[in-house]
Amino acid sequence: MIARMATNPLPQFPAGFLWGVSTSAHQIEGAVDERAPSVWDAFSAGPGHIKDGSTAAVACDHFHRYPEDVALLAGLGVDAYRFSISWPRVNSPGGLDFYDRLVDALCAAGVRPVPTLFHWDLPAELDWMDRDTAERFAEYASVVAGRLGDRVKKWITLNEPAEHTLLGHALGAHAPGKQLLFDALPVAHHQLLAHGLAVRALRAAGADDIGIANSHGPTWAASDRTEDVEAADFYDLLLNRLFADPVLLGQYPEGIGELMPGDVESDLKIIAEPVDWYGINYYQPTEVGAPEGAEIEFSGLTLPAELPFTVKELEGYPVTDFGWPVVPEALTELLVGFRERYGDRLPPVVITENGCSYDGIDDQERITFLDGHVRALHRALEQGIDVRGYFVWSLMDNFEWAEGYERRFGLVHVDYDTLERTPKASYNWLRDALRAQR
Ligand code: IFM
Repeated sequence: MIARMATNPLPQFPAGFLWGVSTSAHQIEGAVDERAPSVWDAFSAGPGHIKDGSTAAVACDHFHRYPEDVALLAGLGVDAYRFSISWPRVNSPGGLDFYDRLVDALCAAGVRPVPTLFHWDLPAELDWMDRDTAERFAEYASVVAGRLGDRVKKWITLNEPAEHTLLGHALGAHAPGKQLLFDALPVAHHQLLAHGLAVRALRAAGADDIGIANSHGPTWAASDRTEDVEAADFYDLLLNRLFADPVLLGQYPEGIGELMPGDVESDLKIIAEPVDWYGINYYQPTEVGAPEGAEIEFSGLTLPAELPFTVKELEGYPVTDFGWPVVPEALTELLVGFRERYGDRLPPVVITENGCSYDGIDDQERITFLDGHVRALHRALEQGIDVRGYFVWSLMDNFEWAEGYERRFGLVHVDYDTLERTPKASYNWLRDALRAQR
């Protein structure tokens, strides 16, 4: 539990810095009967897959209540709203009309729409193990850009392909529930290829402000012992370099390219299609040690014993209700590390997600969390890192995947019985902090 604390004014960010909040389609829209099925619909119905037995059938009912949510965004005073477009909805008759209306409402409210084209809700008939899914994704990107590109200027291709690969295809904790372990690597490659093909498709439609939202966090070795350092390095490769190196350097980390399917060299040229900025979702650093030959319970997951590393609970830090350590300084470390690794291949950075789960409407812990992370971000700017924006996860409480509705990440509380929205203390804090930035 973090102590209640009044915060001092935040440091001033450069003019034009983009302040926003994020959500995703499957987590807030509901209205699942008004679209084609996604892999998450089938997965959620599986016994024990969602901890509280819930589904996203209604979620926040944003599909029907979006005017109220746009009013909340306007009241918050954010520059931009990052939401995701449901590919299955776009595949359904009239599905794009919803995003047309949402984008119009955002523009009318003076909030810049920043859609993500894929945030894990794959159409049920598709599979990222198939290369063809990447080609289909580029076609879908063209369709969306053709319809919304007159008003949408900033685009995100994929959200967190690392988690979608690891949780959905390697461990089976997320949809589509596959437990392929390292045989899931083609899923990573095909998503990266989809990203590159979509960048080309969006450019062909006239877009010139395109990024990806990859999740990253520093990996800390449990000790100086060679076994721990090597295990941490491998974990860092899987969660960080595997998804950043192909996009930013046009290559896979050593030893990985040969494990990927197809003509990897020529695919890498597509994957490295230049982006205009690089999105980072940051939540926490991870402490990693040598494997201990036993299953590991970590962050609500059971990690199999055969993994070549152990993920440890970080000690000595406050934790969120999810048990995630609160380490703002690791955000500065992450950004400085990115510049060291990628140098002038790193385009401007946008923090596309950062946030925490805490219960309660008087959420002083969330204020402390956000205050600390925004200051840590400012310290990165002071060290010369070109960061252009910061998006809080999330505008409102929502369906937190396998955790169901137990984890509340929102600035706005949602009563799941009545669907009433109530701004939390953190919403008021952010609104005031943003006013002070103008
Ligand atoms: O809710 C998720 C989001 O969908 C992706 N990034 C992390 C968030 C919190 O777990």
